[in-house]
Amino acid sequence: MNQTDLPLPEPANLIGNVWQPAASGATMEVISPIDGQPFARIADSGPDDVDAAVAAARAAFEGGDWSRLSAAERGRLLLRLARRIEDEAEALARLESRDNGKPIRQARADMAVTARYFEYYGGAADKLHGEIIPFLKGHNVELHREPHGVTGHIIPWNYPAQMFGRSVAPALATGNAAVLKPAEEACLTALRIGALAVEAGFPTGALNIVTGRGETAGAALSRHPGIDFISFTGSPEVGVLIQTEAARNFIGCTLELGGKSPQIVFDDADLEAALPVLVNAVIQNGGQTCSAGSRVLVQRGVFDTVVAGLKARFEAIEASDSGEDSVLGPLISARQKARVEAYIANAGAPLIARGRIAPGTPEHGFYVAPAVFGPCDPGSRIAQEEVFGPVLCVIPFEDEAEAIAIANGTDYGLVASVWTRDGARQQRVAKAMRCGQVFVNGYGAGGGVELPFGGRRKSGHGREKGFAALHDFTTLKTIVTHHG
Ligand code: TXE
Repeated sequence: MNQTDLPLPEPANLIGNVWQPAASGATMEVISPIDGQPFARIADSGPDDVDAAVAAARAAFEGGDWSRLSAAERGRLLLRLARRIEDEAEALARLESRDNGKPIRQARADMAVTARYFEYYGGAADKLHGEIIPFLKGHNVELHREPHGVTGHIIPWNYPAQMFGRSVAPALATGNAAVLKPAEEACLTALRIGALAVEAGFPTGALNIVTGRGETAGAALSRHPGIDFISFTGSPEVGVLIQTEAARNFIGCTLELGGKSPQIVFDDADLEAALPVLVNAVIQNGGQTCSAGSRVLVQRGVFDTVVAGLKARFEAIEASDSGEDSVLGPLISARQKARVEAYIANAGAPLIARGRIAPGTPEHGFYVAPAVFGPCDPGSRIAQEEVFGPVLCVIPFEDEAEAIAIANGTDYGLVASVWTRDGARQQRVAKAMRCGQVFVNGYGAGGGVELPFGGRRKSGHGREKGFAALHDFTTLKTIVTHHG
């Protein structure tokens, strides 16, 4: 197992730049998915801790040192944090791999992306500016972009460090003070990055982190009257609760809730280029990726060839203990493993291939051998529901119209890909996709800090990444000056 050089954090929250145990003193176990064994403890926080964190953020935003920084100074702090993450990237990657179970190579890639979020938004902090609007004579109209105030951030366990960067960096860049509730299953890198932020010089209360369970700490944050905006990434079921609480508080929210993203392969596609990408799009991070390409739609003329290619590739994949050569690690928890195995057992479609669990993997880890099914009925559960594991379903189609109908025929709408050499078809199909991001002859799950990302319908709303996130974390104010 990857050992980390970093000392494991104490079970404490970061509130007003001070590490504090939960007010109740409660802690909870952190289990490594690699061997199913506990190896650390975190604070099991409740409403009192959330109250304290929101109060610290409020003080920072209203009159604290944080509120006095210029945009350029905020940007410099974010850049400093980016450098610290880069300096510690290998140790952070090892901690992430142990905490979340992901292959070490994936964890290294995650740390590079995490640093990149702070770099990108650090650079952007002083480049977001207002506008002048032409209006009646004798009037000067200025449009100002202002931070919301105190922002709440609830993130999941699948990319703990990356999600921290994705959600929190644009909020801080625009001058909000943040309260983060990372996921109870994996949050040790988030705590470490919090410590690096304090070292980098973030003023008291700009960034606060409260760990604990969703139904206690998470719920307390989402319904707190002291927050002005909330950003959530997680399940649709909890997304509904977050939006309901936001409505009760009359505040805005962004929701990123996963997907059932299609990868559409036409007869004229470059299959040699496509096949490894089709597989990686659902195997990456064990399929525990909101933008996993979990449905492959294949035109009849190449269906048998694509199925044969997928079969050979899936049979060669081994789930292993996340070391140097591992491409597929364990899933996050016993619960997720049971859930994914249940989807596999009840797929209701022919099994094309199943990979295996490498001999010698720790007995109590949460490993699942990958599986590919097909032909699948587009309306079946395996083709409609987010499995969140290394499970792919293959669906045949006759023509472009049918491909579009199947691709758009789920409740989700996050990402899609189109594989064809026909330029006009690339454009037509990309425009017809009801989702937030489309890749043509490629698939970019997780990539592209610069690229606005988010969903429609059950995949959520709002946009993260790119400049779009800076817009979501600000509100507009129109100032009209009448000068006679
Ligand atoms: O998510 P939860 P879970 C999907 C994926 C997965 C399923 C369940 O299909 O199999 O959701 O995962 C916090 N009030 N995604 O159960 O519960 C929780 O503590 C406030 C897709 O792990 O939504 C954690 O911090 N907060 C997704 C965060 O919400 C609450 C990534 C996510 O946990 C809460 C994860 C409550 N009542 C799962 N209950 C993606 N979009 O990438 C929980 N939380």
